[in-house]
Amino acid sequence: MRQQTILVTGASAGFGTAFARRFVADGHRVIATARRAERLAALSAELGGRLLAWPLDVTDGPALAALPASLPDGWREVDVLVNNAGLALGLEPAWRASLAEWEQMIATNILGLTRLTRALLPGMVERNRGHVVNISSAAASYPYPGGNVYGATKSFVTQFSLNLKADLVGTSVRVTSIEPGMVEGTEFSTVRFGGDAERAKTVYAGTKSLTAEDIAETVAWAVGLPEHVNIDRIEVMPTCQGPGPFRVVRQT
Ligand code: NDP
Ligand code: 8X3
Repeated sequence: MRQQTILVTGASAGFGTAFARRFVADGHRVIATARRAERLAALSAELGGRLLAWPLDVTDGPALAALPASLPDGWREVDVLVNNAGLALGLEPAWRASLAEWEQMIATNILGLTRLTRALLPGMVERNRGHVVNISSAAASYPYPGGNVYGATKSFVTQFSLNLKADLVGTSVRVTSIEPGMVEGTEFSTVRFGGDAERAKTVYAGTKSLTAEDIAETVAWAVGLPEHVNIDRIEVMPTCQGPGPFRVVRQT
């Protein structure tokens, strides 16, 4: 397969670090972005010259708009954009949830992803080559108590992906929405619970959840398929997780 230049957001932890490791192992070059520069520097030391550490906050609109032109020579033609940076904050019912946390999820999961896609897509269309991989969630399709705005942001990601594909038919640019269920071993639940690692552990207790490497395998497969094959969306769940019946609260 041709060596590709792949920009990964949220590469300082969890899925993003696993994607960077996998893509470099597969012979590609990775632009690794996130807010924590020291994590990216460590990844660069681990993976060598095929990884470019590029600190970036996806809620910084002007930085996203300037990104394509500000990348170093030889790194500007991004073949694959993996929109992975994202977060859930809190698990409170909507009437008690923090509005500031809702706004941060919207700014990161929706606005950041949308702006970065808008910044990099023209180059892909002009070159008639590219792939946008959006990390959505099973929460896009299956509501759960306390998921409220997080689930809604991921529904946006899935629908945005499907609508992008509608625009891109007739070009060789591909779009894929990845929709995982529970994935353990990342910082996701610790972030959701405000740094409470003990509470985060309870989410995965007694399960064999997915791992970041499972998601990297899925993404590497979708990206590595021949150019005429577009995987529109993939829902990937741990074997131990699945939908339940509707809840019915009965009058007593
Ligand atoms: P982690 O918390 O481990 O990683 C999240 C990454 O996003 C970090 O690298 C973080 O880097 C980055 N990030 C957060 N905010 C920003 C920002 N403003 N600008 C730039 N980067 C940011 O979570 P996961 O790896 O588990 O999750 C990755 C994606 O997968 C998310 O979109 C999540 O919603 C989704 N997902 C996760 C599932 C799970 O069960 N774990 C299941 C389904 C989907 P930094 O703090 O350094 O900026
Ligand atoms: C993360 C999966 O079910 O914890 O997107 O919301 S879930």
